[in-house]
Amino acid sequence: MTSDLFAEDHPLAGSTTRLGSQSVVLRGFALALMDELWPQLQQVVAQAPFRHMVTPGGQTMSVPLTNCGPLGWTSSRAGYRYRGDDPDTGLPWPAMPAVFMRLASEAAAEAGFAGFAPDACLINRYRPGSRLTLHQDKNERDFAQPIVSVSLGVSAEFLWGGLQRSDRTQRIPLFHGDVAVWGGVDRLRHHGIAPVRAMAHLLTGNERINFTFRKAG
Ligand code: MD3
Ligand code: FE
Repeated sequence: MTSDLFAEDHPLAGSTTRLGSQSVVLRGFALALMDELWPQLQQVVAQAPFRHMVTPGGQTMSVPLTNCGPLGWTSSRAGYRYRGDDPDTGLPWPAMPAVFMRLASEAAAEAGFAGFAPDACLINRYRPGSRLTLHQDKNERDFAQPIVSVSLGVSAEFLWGGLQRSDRTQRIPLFHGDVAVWGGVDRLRHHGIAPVRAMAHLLTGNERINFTFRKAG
């Protein structure tokens, strides 16, 4: 991918931001595929709409989500779990579009995780004020597998903490088209998203969409 073509869309495109010894943000890495990613996302959401899940503690999550791929992350009063069907319909989650899979494996390889083959893609939707509090991702079977995340639309401040919840956090801006890869020693670090600002994006309106690709099973 050549950064020059997208210089107006994303001034950092083509650069890499290192967050930890085994985590990076590949700036603008998804821009070259955006014309395919966006319509494929619309097809996924038409089959499995965004919905607010309930936490085990009984709170409704502020960020609605959906999934594609063989496994999907779910939350309910019974706990967090990956499952092969949409709990609202009993139907399998939509298939993972080939362009999603290609993006995830190419980004992982670029970050040093060759052979990444995700079986789950969790899709989060943020509107103005939506946030994700500091947490760890621990519901996957093998923490040696990285997670790849793709940011679309309105930018956000990513909160990047440590292994202890009380460790200090850094704030890193994530822009439309950024792809981040988190693995190895960084895989269990706490992370979150600060409340998203009200602003307009040409592709998504006031929304930020995030995909996280995982090998969950
Ligand atoms: C660092 N999503 O779905 S992506 C999540 O933007 C989640 O929607 C956020 O955290 C979002 O669980 C952040 C960045 C991210 C995802 C997973 C990680 C960073 C991570 C796992 C380990 C370490
Ligand atoms: Fe997370």
